[in-house]
Amino acid sequence: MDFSHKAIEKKWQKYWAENNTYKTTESNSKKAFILDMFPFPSGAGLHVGHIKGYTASDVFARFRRMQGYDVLHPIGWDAFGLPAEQYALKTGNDPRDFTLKNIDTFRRQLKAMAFSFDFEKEVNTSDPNYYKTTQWIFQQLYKKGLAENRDIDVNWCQELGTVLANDEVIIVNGKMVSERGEHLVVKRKMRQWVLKITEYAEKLLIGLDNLQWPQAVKEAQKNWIGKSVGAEVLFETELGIKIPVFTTRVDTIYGVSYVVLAPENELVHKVTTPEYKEEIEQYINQAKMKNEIDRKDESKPKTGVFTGSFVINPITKEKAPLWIADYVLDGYGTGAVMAVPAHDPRDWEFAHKFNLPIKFVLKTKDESKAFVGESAYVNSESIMGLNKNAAIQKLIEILESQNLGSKKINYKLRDWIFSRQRFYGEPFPVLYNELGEIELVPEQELPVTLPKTEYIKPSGDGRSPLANVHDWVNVEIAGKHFVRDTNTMPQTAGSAWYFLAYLLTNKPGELIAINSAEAKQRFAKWMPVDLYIGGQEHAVGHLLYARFWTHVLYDLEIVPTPEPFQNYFSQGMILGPDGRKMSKSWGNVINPDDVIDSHGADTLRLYEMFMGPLEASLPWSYDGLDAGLKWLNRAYRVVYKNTFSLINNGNLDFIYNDVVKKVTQMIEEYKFNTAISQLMILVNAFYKEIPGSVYQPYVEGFVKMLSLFAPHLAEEMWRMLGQNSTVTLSEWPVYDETKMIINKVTIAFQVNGKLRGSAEVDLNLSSEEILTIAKKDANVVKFIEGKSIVKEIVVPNKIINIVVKD
Ligand code: ANZ
Repeated sequence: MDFSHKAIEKKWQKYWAENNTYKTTESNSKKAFILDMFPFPSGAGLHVGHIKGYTASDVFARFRRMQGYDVLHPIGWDAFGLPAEQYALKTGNDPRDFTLKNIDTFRRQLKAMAFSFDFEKEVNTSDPNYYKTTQWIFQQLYKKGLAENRDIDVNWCQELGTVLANDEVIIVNGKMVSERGEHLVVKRKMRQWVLKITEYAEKLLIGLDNLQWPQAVKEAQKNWIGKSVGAEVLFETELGIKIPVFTTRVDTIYGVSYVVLAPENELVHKVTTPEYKEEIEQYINQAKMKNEIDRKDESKPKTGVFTGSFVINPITKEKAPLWIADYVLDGYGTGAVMAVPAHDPRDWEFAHKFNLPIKFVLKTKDESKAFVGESAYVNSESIMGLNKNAAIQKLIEILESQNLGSKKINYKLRDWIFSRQRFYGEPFPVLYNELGEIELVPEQELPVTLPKTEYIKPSGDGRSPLANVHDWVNVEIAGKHFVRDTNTMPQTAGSAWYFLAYLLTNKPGELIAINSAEAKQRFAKWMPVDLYIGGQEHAVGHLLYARFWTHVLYDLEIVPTPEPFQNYFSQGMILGPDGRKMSKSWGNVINPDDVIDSHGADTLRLYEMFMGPLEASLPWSYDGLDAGLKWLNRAYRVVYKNTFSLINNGNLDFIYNDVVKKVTQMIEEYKFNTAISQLMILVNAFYKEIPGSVYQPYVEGFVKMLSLFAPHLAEEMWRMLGQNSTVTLSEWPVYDETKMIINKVTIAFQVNGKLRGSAEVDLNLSSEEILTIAKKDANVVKFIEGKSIVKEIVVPNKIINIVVKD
């Protein structure tokens, strides 16, 4: 007899909804905040990849609930953003209507998967009641001096008509393109809002230490922050213009043969002598065309131009020529370097090309290439005999005493470019008065809502479409005229604090103030997030922005912990059956609705958890899906029309307790595939028993464990066992260590080294006892009868070997 997923799924979903089974409880001392990366509600609906992460977090939420924790397991919608707007532009829809329609589809699909979300806590970043707080947080950042409107080099995407943050830009065939749609991106100077995440660089770096995150993700954040300890050193031109350089190797200062400025460095015009002016101008214009990636590319030939000026080395007092070259980047350090060709490969190449001197200051056997590393100093008067750290220390002291340098720490992290010239995002809660000065929109007037308008298309001239909505842009307050900011915030704004929004929500769309006393209590109870599951593609973008905002909110005494996500697990992808990433263009996308229809939600959940380790990216397999359904039916038949014993005959003691213990540990470690293997072992053991003899509490324990993966079927089986309240809120099975002591062993019987039989016997029998049993085994008898026994070898609890001769 097979179960019918169509018959049971709707029935139990209805039951759980009517009984509010997944409601967040607030009655226990232990809590678990289990968070998913909320989806962007695209027109395509839920993806099987979403389902992988959401099932994993759901398994864990169900586990903690059964262990008696208060569980908060919420979901919401990352609803603003480019894709919704682009779709709206293409189809002529209002992105808001389109988003709401998609949300309905997503919600239906999530419910069909029996994810145990508390839908009362649902949030939507594009809801004015939600973005009121996004705007409020922005105002706090502004008040703290962490939000600034300034002219900066930005990544400009003409096709999308907007600037993009660094993590929204990728390199394809050596070109910068937008992550969404792969449209060309170029550098351009524009007036933009930036958030000074760089001021939190050190805190964001140190904060990583105590997080239980995958090492690879921590590394990615570390590299993105890119801390570099060095020195800032002043080289002065003969006319007294100070050129600060940033170096991590001040100990090589005796080997400096020239100094280089980035072409964009503001000092270039001051130091260029009239006869080099034209050449320099030309070079600057060329450099503008190149992107940062090309400029950093070590394999590209070096280019540069002499400025006509010379600088004085602050230690050796020697004269060195001052150049500009595009291998020096403007946005990093001081946009100027002291070049040491003997010990830096880039400088080596440059010096060779332009015939500049090369002076070794570190001992090396091979002077045919730059020597990078540590060895004894040569030609370096004040640091001879010192090691690298001591040499650096000493030189910094000398430079400091002459006001010519100091220790300096630099970060690769750039400030977060925070404005987009798009329609579908949060408006900035600021006004400009007639002098162009910024004033915050009074708090009681938040939210500043997006106007209803038909002008949602980017103008292409760098201005947001909102600039065309004149009656929205122009504001009169007490007889004074103001204009609004027409940019909108990036999609990463709403997702930088949504986990906190769940705690502010009383019912969907109704949020309490983030700085209220009530909010403080709720944050104290629930933060930080105990488990966050999501894709690795957010390793530096979202995860870093969310950490930054939480650090700031912590400094504002709004939240109790600076780090929002204590545990983070990055799930692998589900690839198409062809092993490629699922994509419309490959035609290899699996639609979860179809699978739910054909195999059922439980099978889909079980299959995705059983595919392999959660972190692995693995291809979809229909065979695997079929096998999942087959096993669920096998599990179902354990219970279907069977009766169980209320007296324990002890036969399953070891295996049952062992499985409960292992499953408990494995779930704790997110090893869901091996936990399912354990359940399979237990089912096999049930089948080996005589019908009716299986101890009922062991079957109940099994059904409880099964409910994490296959909640509908487990609920059905639970009721068949005579239960009348939901398995979801039953207690997690406990195991009994005393029943797990092994007291039987299987001994192999060999005759002349060949296996001839075996038997399960009591542990620690004597050699005589075992030999007596072996010699009664019919097959062993066959091989020793009529022969003389030469030798009997006994390995206790394992094996015996009888050696015979004719
Ligand atoms: C002299 C020197 C000698 C250097 C040597 C290296 C080796 P990280 O570790 O990435 O921070 N540098 C500084 N500012 C730069 C810029 N704006 N564009 C390109 N290169 C820049 O790298 C710091 C090193 O990169 C600095 O130390 C500087 O070169 C270069 F044997 O100074 B070094």
